[in-house]
Amino acid sequence: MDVIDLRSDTITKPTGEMRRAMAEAEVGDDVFGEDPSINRLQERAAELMGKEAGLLTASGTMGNLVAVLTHTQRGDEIVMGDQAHIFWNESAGVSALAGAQSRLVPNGFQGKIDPVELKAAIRPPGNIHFPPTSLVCLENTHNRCSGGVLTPQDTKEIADIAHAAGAKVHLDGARIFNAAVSLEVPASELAKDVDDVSFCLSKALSCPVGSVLCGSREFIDDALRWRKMVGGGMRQAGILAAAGLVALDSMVDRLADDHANAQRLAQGLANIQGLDVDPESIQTNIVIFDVDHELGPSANLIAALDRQGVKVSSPGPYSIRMVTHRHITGADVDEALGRVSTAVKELR
Ligand code: TLP
Repeated sequence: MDVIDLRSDTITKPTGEMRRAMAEAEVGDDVFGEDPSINRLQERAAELMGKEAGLLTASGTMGNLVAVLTHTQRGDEIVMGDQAHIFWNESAGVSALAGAQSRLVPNGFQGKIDPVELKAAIRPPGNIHFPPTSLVCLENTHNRCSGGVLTPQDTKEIADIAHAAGAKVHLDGARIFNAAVSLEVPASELAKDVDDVSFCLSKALSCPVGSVLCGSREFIDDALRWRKMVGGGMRQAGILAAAGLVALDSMVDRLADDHANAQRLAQGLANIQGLDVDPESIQTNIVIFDVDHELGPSANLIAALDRQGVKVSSPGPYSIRMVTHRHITGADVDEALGRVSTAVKELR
């Protein structure tokens, strides 16, 4: 039985074109700023994000951490959604390494943050009991909120409040191209009102490694030092950048296929008794659904799915996440749905 792997779009492998580009990439020592492939990737990324400069990082986690290190000082407070990847999945780097405290506000439908909640969370200045709020972090698409999308207007509303209070805004745009394709707007529109954005090459865009942090020239000049400190100066990493350039040219438009497959998946799941998902709320390639308590915790269904050759992940005790990506076809989705039905029946 072929395994259908829906754990994440991070499992996508580089294309033949990427491998050829990697083999032939012009390289140099990037710590001296001399890797032509990295320089080209950074320029192209910055252009796509509508920012002055870009910086290749080893991962999305490193991009987020470097942004936080650049914008904050020890003892500052960062406001972010209570479902933020930075809070849940980045090993508390912002606390342990940046020395900043995370202040959580609720992530609502599709990952949105209520402007009133944000205003209330920002610390007023001039009180020595309070940590200064120096940064607000957004996420687009929102991983733990079923790949929900923030529109340019959603982002502007939040950014305006943060900026009025003297805070910067970092966008974890790990999957910003999924948001751009879903909304049919250029990615730069989604990053227009934030101070910096980090996006991943290694997720649905199929690169083996890498993210790019983009912002003003001044921000990137500072970020370069922090990236060096956390071990991110990668020398002849132009072999990775070469794959990134291929990805930016050829892997963005096809994300619409992943979204269509996620929609097909969500519709099929909605027809399976015991599973709860609203297909209309699925905007990109991440489908998160709830499992009825009568089927037991989601761990039971995950084990049953594993026996059926379907791999998934679990964001919570009664929920399951499935992610569509380049290696999943419409036929795989139909096959997966059949296996999910069987697994659910097994639990009854
Ligand atoms: N997300 C991974 C896991 O860590 C959960 C996944 O499978 O989705 N921001 C967002 C919004 C992300 O979803 C991720 C990875 C990252 C940052 C971190 O990227 P990497 O894995 O490159 O450090």
